[in-house]
Amino acid sequence: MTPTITAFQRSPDRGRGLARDMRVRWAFEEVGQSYEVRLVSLGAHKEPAHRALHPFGQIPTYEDGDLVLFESGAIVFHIAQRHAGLLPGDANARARAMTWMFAALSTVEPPILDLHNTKLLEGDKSWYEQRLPVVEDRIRVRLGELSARLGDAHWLDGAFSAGDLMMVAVLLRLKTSGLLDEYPNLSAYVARGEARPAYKRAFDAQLAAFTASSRTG
Ligand code: GTB
Repeated sequence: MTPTITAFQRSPDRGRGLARDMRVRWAFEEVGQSYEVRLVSLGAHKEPAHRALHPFGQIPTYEDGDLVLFESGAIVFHIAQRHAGLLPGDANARARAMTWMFAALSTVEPPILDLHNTKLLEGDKSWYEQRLPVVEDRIRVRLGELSARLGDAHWLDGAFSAGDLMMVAVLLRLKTSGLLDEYPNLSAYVARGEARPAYKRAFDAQLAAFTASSRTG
């Protein structure tokens, strides 16, 4: 059976590959598993039919037969476990790759989301000019630590893994902020991720969905 995921019909990121379906599409492409996408309109994601799949009314979701999953991390992990290509065979290396997945989602992504939300929701507030550098500095702390660990390596722990996929997906959101440019090895790391053929296929697919939805109005 071909798994089905959900994505927004007209993604708020306007096809820049920053919405959470992108990382799931990328995982599918890395392991060579075909998948279908059901596009959900903004608004329908909070309706009961979608909430039956996702209690928080978000995308992406994953359906394969009786199995329904939500949370991009859980979905990518499931894909990586089911198929060869994203997790090493050695048990300890596998555990370390999973550790990097969790680090991306629970240690690196939160301050990056904070920056997004600060700009989106607090841009017109009196405290914005004071708050912005504080939020940016919290990101710099994490980027500095990650940069030190990555050093000259191509990937975080040996061969490319689901840990790198998730870390690159999380860091991509910083591309337009200029923060990533302060850490040349991290910029190069993200560029290596984007250069992967599987990434490009996933990116093109989500962009095509956005372009088609914009044409139909
Ligand atoms: N922890 C969840 C996961 O990883 O799956 C988070 C899922 C999530 O936040 N999904 C978003 C959503 O459904 C879509 S990606 N939001 C609706 C809601 O919460 O009601 C959102 C997104 C939009 C724009 C950008 N961007 O422009 O950079 C990035 C991500």
